[in-house]
Amino acid sequence: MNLAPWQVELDAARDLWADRVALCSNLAELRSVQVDALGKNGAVTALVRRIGEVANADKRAYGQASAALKLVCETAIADKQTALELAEVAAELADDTFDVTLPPAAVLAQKPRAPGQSGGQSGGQSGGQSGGQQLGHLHPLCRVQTDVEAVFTSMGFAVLDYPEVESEFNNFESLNIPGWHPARDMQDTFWLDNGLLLRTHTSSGQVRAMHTFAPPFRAIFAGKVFRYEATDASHEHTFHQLEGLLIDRVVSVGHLLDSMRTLLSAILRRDVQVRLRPGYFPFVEPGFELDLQCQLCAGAGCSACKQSGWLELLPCGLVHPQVLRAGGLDPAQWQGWAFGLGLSRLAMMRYGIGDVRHLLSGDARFLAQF
Ligand code: FA5
Repeated sequence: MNLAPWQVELDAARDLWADRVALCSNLAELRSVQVDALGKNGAVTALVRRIGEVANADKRAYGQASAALKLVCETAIADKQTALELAEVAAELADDTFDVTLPPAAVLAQKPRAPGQSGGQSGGQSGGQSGGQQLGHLHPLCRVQTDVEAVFTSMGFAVLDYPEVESEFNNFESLNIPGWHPARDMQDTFWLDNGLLLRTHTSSGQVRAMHTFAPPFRAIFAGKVFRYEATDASHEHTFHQLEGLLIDRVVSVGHLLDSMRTLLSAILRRDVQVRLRPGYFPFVEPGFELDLQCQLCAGAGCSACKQSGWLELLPCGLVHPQVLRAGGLDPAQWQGWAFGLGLSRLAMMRYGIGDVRHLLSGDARFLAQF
């Protein structure tokens, strides 16, 4: 059957535009093809308008065929657009430099604060605010803990994590503090109904570590501790400690004290005065109290140091043989040293915080200064 010339022309146009749409590799190219075909002066638009030039007998058939051509073009372009958009999203997701957590450009444009930089206790502005966007930052306790952990990991210590809810054995008995021992009064305890307790010190992790690792080993473990006691500028009922424990064939007080000095100079980044006194803890022998000259008053006396000029910060000593036994180690074979750093007080000294109770207050005006 012979086709009318206009029919041949419409069929050819359908094939041509189908090919041109199929060849588009991006949305800009497709948009250009759409204008060329269906725009005001587009080729398909022109074909549709040409109905006026067609013989009356063919007008109806031409109208239907040209409308079909237009519909085929529109459908092909819409389908192609969907496919290209999906491909663009897939390509973005496949690109691992695409960071969905990245804050908006306005926030990124702000100058970041250097870690450890403090705004002091008053007058600081909340960092990270722009166009309604707020940028978070680490809590000062977190920063100090991370820095202390970095110092000790560089000395080969493992970083461990132990529970806040503890057994009486781990918190007291294993540390040579039986129920009748007066040392229990030094750490008034929150007891739970089920006989467990909220750990009063991170030393509760000592025998846990001894039972977990084969000696020799060295480890630190930090976290919240809880004491049922009245609060003041340097005492909180909930505060943070960081415990260090080193077990080896032979250990020395010199190595212990040298490690404590390394720790303090790395964290406080200045020359500090310390004083060493004998200290009594049933789980170390000998035991020491390492006090830091108060950084808030430079030793002159203030409420944070109870007017003494010194702050108890870093008790330590050689692990008592009874504790080694409780941890399954033979004291004839193994020795150890341990310390229990007052992390909250170290944060106070580093950032010039005059009252430990600010730290866990959750007060945004306080936190915004760091
Ligand atoms: C202890 O908790 C021992 N477990 C430390 C230890 C570990 C000694 C290993 C020997 C060997 P003490 O109760 O002194 O010790 O607490 C340790 C440190 O925690 C103190 O020096 C002080 O810096 C800090 N600290 C104690 N009580 C509070 C409190 N209520 N608020 C804030 N910090 C405190």
